[in-house]
Amino acid sequence: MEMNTRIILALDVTEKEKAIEIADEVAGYVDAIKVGYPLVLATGMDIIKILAEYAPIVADFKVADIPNTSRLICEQVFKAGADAVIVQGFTGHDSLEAAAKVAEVNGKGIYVVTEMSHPGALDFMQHAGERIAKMAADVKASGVVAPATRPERVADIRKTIGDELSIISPGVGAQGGKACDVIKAGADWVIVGRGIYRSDEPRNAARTIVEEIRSIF
Ligand code: OMP
Repeated sequence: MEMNTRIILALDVTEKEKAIEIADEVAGYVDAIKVGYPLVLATGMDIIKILAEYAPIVADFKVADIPNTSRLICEQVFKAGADAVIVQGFTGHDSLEAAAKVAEVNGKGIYVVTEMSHPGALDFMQHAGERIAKMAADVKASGVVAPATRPERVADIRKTIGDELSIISPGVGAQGGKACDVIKAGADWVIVGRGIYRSDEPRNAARTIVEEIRSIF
């Protein structure tokens, strides 16, 4: 994924036409489009290839299974045209390694969820965040997913993984996080969904965030 705007659009709409319309509108203002269960379950896996015309695709299936099943899932996701897949880290080293191996063979990437952005992540996930981040570095993941709602945790995770891995960070806008804060804390990209796709003018919404981020460099 090339770093330009530092935005990944989370395209969690459930209508094919709407998804294509927004992708077309924001192309050039986002570095990738994240496609997940809402859109794929509503429209089918073909949407990945269609949207790949506009930007690289990060498939958010939060893969969390035994190594063999994780491998099978990742193979299908890459076959469908995704450039990277998001996997959960709490499944442990063997599952993560299986996903990383499929990515390597296919010349693709995996992003490993460390600690999620919602309040419930404090119940269990936060305690494991650094260990998961270390594991992601160990299997040579492309990067980790860490919460824009807690920039201080992004800073901790950046310290843990060093500069080798990227940090992609959801929670900007609708969940209360601020793009500038989390980029300053060490994230490489922000993931933005509702703040862009629910806007009356998605392109302007994306452009505003790009300008905000550029103002800190
Ligand atoms: P908005 O809250 O609408 O900006 O969307 C955020 C997107 O990031 C959604 O697609 C979430 O599923 C995803 N996400 C989180 O919000 N928090 C996380 O901790 C992890 C993810 C993710 O893996 O992308």
